Amino acid sequence: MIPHDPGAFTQGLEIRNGFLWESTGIYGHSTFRRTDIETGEVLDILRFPDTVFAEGFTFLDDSTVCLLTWREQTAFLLNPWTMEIEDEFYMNTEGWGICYTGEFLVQSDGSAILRFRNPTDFSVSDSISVTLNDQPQFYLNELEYLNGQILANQWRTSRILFINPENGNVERFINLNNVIPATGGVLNGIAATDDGVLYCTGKNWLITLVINTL
Ligand SMILES: [Ca+2]
Repeated sequence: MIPHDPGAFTQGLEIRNGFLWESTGIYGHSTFRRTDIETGEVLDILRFPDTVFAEGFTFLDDSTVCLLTWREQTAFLLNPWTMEIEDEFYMNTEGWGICYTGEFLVQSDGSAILRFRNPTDFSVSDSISVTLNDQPQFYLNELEYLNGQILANQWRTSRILFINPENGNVERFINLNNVIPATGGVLNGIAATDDGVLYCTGKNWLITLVINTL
């Protein structure tokens, strides 16, 4: 495990270019951060206006991040090196979590639906309903794309679902119940390396867990 800023109301987490990147929410406190992957130290930070509640984010390429807002009907495109907002998309749903398959942006809105959006204009190309044993899985939140599967942390649970993007079936899940720290809020933040090491944190947690999923 590595240290995590307990002041961070985590919404999104991703590993890229040797850094651990994080977004945090709450009006007046929303940020996007570059942090040290070994120490958790915050190295750079973008503070959003008080009217923005930041949510999940994902990298489109090394210098482009797409970051959702909760109810502002806006997704920002920002440069993670200059920490400047360069463009924005309109969206007509709540924004919760997002990941990128290399072809589509996959977006959650707190329901059991995942939308597949075109990265060029954010238009919806397709959507799936996520089920486990034929039961819809609601409150899909932070997302991550790993080896052809969509990973989702399910709000107010300690579960991370491994979803087949073709049909929405949950093929397996891991339950972090026994390792979640006693202090802090819900699990909310999953980032994977290409070789299946998963970094997990939560709202105002003191630590980020490092778990091998394979
Ligand atoms: Ca993520």
